[in-house]
Amino acid sequence: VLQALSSHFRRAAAVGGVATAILFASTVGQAAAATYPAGPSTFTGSAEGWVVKEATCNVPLLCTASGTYDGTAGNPPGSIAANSNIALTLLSLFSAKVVYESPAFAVTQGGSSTLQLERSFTPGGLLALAPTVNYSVSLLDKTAGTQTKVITEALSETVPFGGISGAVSTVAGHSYAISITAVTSSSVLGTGLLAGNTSARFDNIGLTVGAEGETGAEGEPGPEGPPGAAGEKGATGANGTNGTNGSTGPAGPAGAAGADGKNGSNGKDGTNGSNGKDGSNEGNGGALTTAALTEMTKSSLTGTVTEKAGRVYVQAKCPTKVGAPCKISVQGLLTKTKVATSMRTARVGQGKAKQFVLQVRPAARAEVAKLTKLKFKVTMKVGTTKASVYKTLALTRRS
Ligand SMILES: [Ca+2]
Repeated sequence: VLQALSSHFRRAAAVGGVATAILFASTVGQAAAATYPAGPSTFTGSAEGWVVKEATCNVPLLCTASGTYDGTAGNPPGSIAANSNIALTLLSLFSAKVVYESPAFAVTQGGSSTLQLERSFTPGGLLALAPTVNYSVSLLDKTAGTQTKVITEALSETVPFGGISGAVSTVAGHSYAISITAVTSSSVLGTGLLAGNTSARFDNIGLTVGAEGETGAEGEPGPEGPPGAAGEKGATGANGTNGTNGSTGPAGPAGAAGADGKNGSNGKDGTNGSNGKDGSNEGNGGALTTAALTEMTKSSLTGTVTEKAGRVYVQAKCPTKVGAPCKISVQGLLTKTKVATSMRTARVGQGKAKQFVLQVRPAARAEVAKLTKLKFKVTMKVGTTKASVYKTLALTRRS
């Protein structure tokens, strides 16, 4: 049984990568979406034009910062790495900084956009110095001369490749580049007995414009629910009674049942009323109320919630009844005001479920490790209707 569970969680850990791959594939299929610099940078075989703009460390000679292409690590292999190499004789704290920049690219269409990548961290030989990498990913607007920080994260233990994303706005015609700044620093003084290397690696970096944005994805009219049933035909109007020597009676009104033709004075038979119009195609668009969505949100978390290696795996479902795709946000909480994990937001198809991988906050790790239940805040947005609920679920722990 343990072996079966173990393989299950290896699959679960790979979900981030799979989800990212599907995301890129689906956005390519939408005519309006494009991913830059030239599709996502997968680093298969080369650094794909990414350059190291800076590699510095605060301790000369004993600490070396470097940015290197790594053809073997990645998801799949091929990634760029920010490395810190420490000499045996270091007795102080160190802080090594590496800055990467992508090739410049012009976006043909602006609007809500998503910056995404996969990253990993390997403390390696410097584990005893408790190294932490603080990295940020920014979008540089070369045309406007501005930059926007989109993703920031701190990693302080071994983390395998996994996806992370952030929303940003772009302007059509502007030239952009993606910049990554990684600062690796120690929180424990060197003993003079340690030497080695620690690396933060990045893969599958891309800016997707025209899909999956804050508002862009919801604006797509295509996948909305099926049209409402056609309205019943209006009943055929009854024939007028025979008149004597009269003119033709007026036709019954359209829509509702045609009224009987009036008796013409001296008229011929009245004509039939026209058919009723089809029912309108309103579908189920306007029918969803906040109260109804709140009820459905209460049961949106499904399956077993598990915690493994500082991550919480929880599945959320977009109910079929809502009649449209959902935008779902999930965050683990210690209390209603004290967060336990990162928040993840994803678009989930109608009737579909998606696994959310939540990073446990370093400050909450000790407390989460003792819990048998975890509170979640779940926010579901469908069209313009939005609902949030708190839900507490049993927490299973895996190692
Ligand atoms: Ca790769």
